[in-house]
Amino acid sequence: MARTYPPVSLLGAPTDIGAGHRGAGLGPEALRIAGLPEALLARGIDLVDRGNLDGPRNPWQPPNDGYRHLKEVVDWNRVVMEAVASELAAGRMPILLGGDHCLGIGSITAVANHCRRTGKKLRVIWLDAHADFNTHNVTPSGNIHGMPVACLCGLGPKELTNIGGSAPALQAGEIRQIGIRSVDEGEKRLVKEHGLDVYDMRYIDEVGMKRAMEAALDGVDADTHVHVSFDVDFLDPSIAPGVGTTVPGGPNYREAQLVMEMIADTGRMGSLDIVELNPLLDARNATAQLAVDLVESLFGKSTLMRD
Ligand code: B3U
Ligand code: MN
Ligand code: MN
Repeated sequence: MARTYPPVSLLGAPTDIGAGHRGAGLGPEALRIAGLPEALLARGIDLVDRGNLDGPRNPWQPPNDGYRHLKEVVDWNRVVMEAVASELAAGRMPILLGGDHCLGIGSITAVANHCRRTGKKLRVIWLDAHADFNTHNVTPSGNIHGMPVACLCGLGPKELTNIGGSAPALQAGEIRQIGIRSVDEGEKRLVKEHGLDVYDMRYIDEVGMKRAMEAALDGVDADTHVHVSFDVDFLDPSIAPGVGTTVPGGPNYREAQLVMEMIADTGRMGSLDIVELNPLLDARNATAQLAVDLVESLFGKSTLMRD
């Protein structure tokens, strides 16, 4: 049976405030130009593009006390959190077009609050080359896009950990990380201490993507809201060069498709972030086009033969 989806809202967040390279702020436009709205409309989805949110410009300053641009990151995340919350409250599925991954703090805090309010279980599927679990005292860069998971789990500056009310927004047990292959030394210790469920590339090499995703999605049921946080650097750089921090040895095209198809098969995706696309580093918008292709699979395209 063909699946029906709730109405979808696209929210652009054109900022690279949390990143170490400029350019991710151009991500929303690149995704639109690559045909994201048309691709979803063609799948019969009721879609509204809300345009771009507004936030502070990037002052491009060095880190201060272990954080680069903390104030601007807080401001952007407030804007994102409110926008995502109002879409969810209206019964719509928000797709956040980043922007860098620091925006996951606002987006997922809104989703977590929505789940608490509606009594849903939350499962965050974090697709990334990085664990994004740094704190100000272990970060090698001060870039807050390396810290959102830690902030969501209550580790970080109050302005971010308490952005949605009380910290933490998320329990470590609500998140599964897939594709991880670059974790900093101090970050590794924190990941272990907090018991994050990480399906890293070593695990995927050993057991295969199918089994990794079965484990990551285990327990997802009719009462679960699945949030997908798709950092485009999850993908192998040979197919996705348009990101600020490429890490070799990521999932190939088929593996990435399988990830999206298996998430689609749950029928429980309720919100999505697409982040870290950097059109300035891309080759003729190919990475944006690949992201669109994968999002189509997230909305059931490649599973047609199984309907
Ligand atoms: N872990 C490094 C690099 C990094 C994290 N996320 C991205 N890059 N995109 C850091 O700076 O925290
Ligand atoms: Mn990330
Ligand atoms: Mn990453």
